[in-house]
Amino acid sequence: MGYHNNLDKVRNKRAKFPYTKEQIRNVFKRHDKNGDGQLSKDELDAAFKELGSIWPPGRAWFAQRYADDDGDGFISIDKELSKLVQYALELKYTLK
Ligand SMILES: [Ca+2]
Ligand SMILES: [Ca+2]
Repeated sequence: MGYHNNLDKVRNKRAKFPYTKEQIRNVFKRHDKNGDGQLSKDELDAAFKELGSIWPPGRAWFAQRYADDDGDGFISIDKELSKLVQYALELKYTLK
């Protein structure tokens, strides 16, 4: 009994290990699939799916509204990514 409880504790700890800022940044960068230096709505959608969002399209929409400073519909990896990373960081996604 005690042994099994301990196993669960270890598992829960691991399940709740949060993404770091750097890891989130890398997830977003990796999802610039066409390599144009911008994250489109679809690319954001896929990134949030990987981060574990239960509703990636909605999350991508909110994230875009939050981080898209110049309003062109894309997140510039040069200029707007840090705001996007901050947004995702506050959602406290965890590694699986
Ligand atoms: Ca892109
Ligand atoms: Ca933009």
